[in-house]
Amino acid sequence: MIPNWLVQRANLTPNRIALSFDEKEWTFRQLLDEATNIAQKLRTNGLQDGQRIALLGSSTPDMVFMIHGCLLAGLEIVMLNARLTSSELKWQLADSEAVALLLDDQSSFQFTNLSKPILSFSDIHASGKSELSMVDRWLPSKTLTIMYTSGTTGFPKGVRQTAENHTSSALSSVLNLGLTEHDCWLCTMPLFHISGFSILARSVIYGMTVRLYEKFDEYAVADEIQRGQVTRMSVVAASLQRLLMVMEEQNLYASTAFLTMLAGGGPIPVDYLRRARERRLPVLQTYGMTETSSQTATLSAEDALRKIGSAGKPLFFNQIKIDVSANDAVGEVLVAGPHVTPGYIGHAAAVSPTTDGWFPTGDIGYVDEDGYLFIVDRRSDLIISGGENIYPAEIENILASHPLVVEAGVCGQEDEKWGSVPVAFIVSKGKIVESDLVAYCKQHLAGYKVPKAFHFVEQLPRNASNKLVRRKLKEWL
Ligand code: S0N
Ligand code: AMP
Ligand code: MG
Ligand code: MG
Ligand code: MG
Repeated sequence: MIPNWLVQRANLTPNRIALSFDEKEWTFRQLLDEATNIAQKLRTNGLQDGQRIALLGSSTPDMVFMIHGCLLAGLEIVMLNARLTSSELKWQLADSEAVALLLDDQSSFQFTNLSKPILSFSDIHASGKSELSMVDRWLPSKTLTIMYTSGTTGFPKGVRQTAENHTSSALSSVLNLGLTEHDCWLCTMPLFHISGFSILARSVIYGMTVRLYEKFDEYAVADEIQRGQVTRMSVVAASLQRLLMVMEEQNLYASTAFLTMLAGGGPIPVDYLRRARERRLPVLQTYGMTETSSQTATLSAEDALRKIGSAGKPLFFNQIKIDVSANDAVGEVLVAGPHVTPGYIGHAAAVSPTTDGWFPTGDIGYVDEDGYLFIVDRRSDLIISGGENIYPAEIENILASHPLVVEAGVCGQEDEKWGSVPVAFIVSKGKIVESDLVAYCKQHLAGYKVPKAFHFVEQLPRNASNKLVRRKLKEWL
């Protein structure tokens, strides 16, 4: 059994600081009290050990209390992406069969005709408490969280992340990065992504402070890093780029107390890594994904220059191999380890994620002669915009449902700010105004999925079996 992280931590080091937000701080003991309170109120609202709920809100202390409260109550948490539209979220709510939606009523979300109860955070706070026996330990196979990740067909898949997945991931990470008693992880990554959630898990497992921000703010981050109150941080390329601009503009350097910046979630331009070094920012490229509850490989600090561009070697419990065919050293990256998901829920529940214990990532890469992983491409047409994943099919399906669109093809285009952005090719019947298409997309799709450009064409490139050739779309750009 794995002890509930927070219960164990509050017993071991009750007076250490667990969470810091604005000017406020909570010790692990206080965090446990807040979470216990929530768990007892969730019980009053009829939620039982083993049930699945969905959670939607932004990165606030209240969200952290809810997460730990749900875990204490034995609930599986579907972490919903707050950038999605209500129609996208409704689909995930239905697919996940969550019994209720816990909704941060400080957020602007509105749901009409949702076929399940909504419990707002303020409703929960206002409820009375019920006695319950806290779930203070878990079977390793117990699903703690579920995160939806986009799928090639346009239908996202709910990935199960178990107690063992999260725990082994945190342990692997600390074996690689080490831990000091002053460690404090700056969290500006969304808690609904594993990039953010894994920071919360590390905090309670290590006894380390999380300095939480509701939103990424490059000025505030530059200040934190320069002052050296925080020692670790996770970023994607888009946030790293914004931080570098501020540090360069104001001629700032990272404090020597700042130890690690994990950069991943998509390709990191080598130029950013070089610029980071000039700012004395110790950036380590990392390779991780939702299905692996964060990092599989991370470059270690001593290799940062020598192996620049590499995502490093596997963390201690993990293994990587390349599926090489045609005598090519480059192939699909396969991953194994206790951090790999046991599977999906909902429509993809029957799909086994692994073959002989190896998870095919869909990423193309190679391992160099010294054992370092380099990611070079994707097998599919995945577009990663600012760390958010988009499969063209999701956008094409929506565009094709517009009454004036005959068919649509979408591909990624390189972008200075976001890395890659979706652009659309449209075959229309009759005249369509581009702003109408944008408005239509915004109604159905998260902002980051709305194509940045629309090209009107006579027909789409198709192969002999009538399949859209997205590679050709890229050539047209
Ligand atoms: C880059 C971020 C911070 C930008 O968000 P920001 O500045 O808060 O924007 P908003 O004010 O909300 O919106 C302003 C306009 O910008 C649009 N927009 C926002 N984000 C995007 C985007 N990504 N792409 C395109 N457009 C975007 C809004 O729509 C809005 O436009 P209008 O006004 O037109 O509506 C933010 O995007 C962000 O936080 N990104 C990171 C997301 C993330 O965490 N991704 C990683 C997911 N993968 C994993 O978790 C696995 C890898 C992993 O675990 C990991 C990754 C990195 C480091 C470590 C690890 C690890 O293994 O631990
Ligand atoms: P997600 O499913 O949202 O967790 O995204 C995981 C995907 O992000 C991986 O399958 C890769 O395609 C991409 N990714 C993560 N880290 C890296 C990296 N260091 N270099 C290139 N791509 C990455
Ligand atoms: Mg927004
Ligand atoms: Mg994915
Ligand atoms: Mg953010």
